[in-house]
Amino acid sequence: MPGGATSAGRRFRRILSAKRTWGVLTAAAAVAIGLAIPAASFADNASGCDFAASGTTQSCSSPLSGSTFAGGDGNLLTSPTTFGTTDWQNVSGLNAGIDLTSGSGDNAFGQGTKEDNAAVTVVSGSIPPQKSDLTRFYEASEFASGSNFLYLAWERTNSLGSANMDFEINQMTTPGLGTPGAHTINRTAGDLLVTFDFTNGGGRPTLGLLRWVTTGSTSQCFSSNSLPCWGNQQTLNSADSIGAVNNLDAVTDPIAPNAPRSLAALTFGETAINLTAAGVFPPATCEAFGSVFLKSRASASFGAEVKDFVAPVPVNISNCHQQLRCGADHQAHRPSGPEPGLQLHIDHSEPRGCLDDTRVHVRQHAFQLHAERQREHHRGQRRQHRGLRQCAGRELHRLGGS
Ligand SMILES: [Ca+2]
Ligand SMILES: [Ca+2]
Repeated sequence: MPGGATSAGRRFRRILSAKRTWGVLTAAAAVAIGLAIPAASFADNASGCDFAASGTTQSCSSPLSGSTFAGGDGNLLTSPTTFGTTDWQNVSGLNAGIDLTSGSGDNAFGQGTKEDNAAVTVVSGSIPPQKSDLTRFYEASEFASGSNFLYLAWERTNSLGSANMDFEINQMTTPGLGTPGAHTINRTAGDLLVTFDFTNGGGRPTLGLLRWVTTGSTSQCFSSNSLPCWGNQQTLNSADSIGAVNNLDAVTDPIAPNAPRSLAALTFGETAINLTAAGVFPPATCEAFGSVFLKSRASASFGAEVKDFVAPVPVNISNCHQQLRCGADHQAHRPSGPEPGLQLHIDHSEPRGCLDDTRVHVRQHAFQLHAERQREHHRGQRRQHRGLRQCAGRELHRLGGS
């Protein structure tokens, strides 16, 4: 193999580096739980590419323009940086959804649940062997080079030849969705569904984007013949998305808990999407998504049943920070913590009348406005929110919006 010596050397350095990174954590875990450390598998390709669109020819994608995230290399490790200098190992603002343990205690949607159903039944039990048994998902987002980027990954236990996964991205949360019983997914017009369809040997993953529609003509629906529904599917292209599955070999997941873990071939998939290029955020509006969860569809058909899922986790996907420059002082003393809804970014160029951000540090300096107005009992809070809304209105006007 050409360049074998170089590759071996790089791989060895990579092992050393990885072991240094994990050494402290794994040692601490071993002391804490008194178990032997499982042998880690460092099977990622030394090239940094673990994906082939067909056959065994490595065919990984470079990062999207304006992003450094390696969402098209089929692995989670940063080094080597051939396909991007950031990956799941070091991306900032990582959110992880961890499924219940596979087996009789796993949660899944009940027989017959389809994507368009907001009212769902969650059941407890093993996932059939021919269906994707999900274990985790990861999410991160960032605003860079004038665009909002969204990064998503899924993991499963079984090495099936195809993968049909949906990431549902809601503005509002659905508390308790993971527990057995009847639930209604709290969907709002404009919620997002990212579809990830892959057939081994059949090229790159096909990525789609649908939005939740609540009013207007049923012709907007992609599959259903009644509202509300998931609207017509937009197929993402190479200009606004990249994606990969680790179909060449096992790869290492360095993310806690139980890190590092070896993920067998065909059990990991990832994508990076430029939401701005995909037209998700209309101009001069402030939109924010606060919750993400992962589902597996029974087949490539959008109307197929959804089965296993990983319960929602809070996220912060928003374009508001590029729109608004309101200071944080309006809600500096909010006692109830972040909420999905209007989100504001602290502009450090603002006069220092604003609150010291270290006192109420929320991830990536974003502050989230209390979305449930009925919980605003105190006059002081109302005043803060009124000020924030007025500021937001001024900013939108300044930016040419409503
Ligand atoms: Ca990657
Ligand atoms: Ca589950």
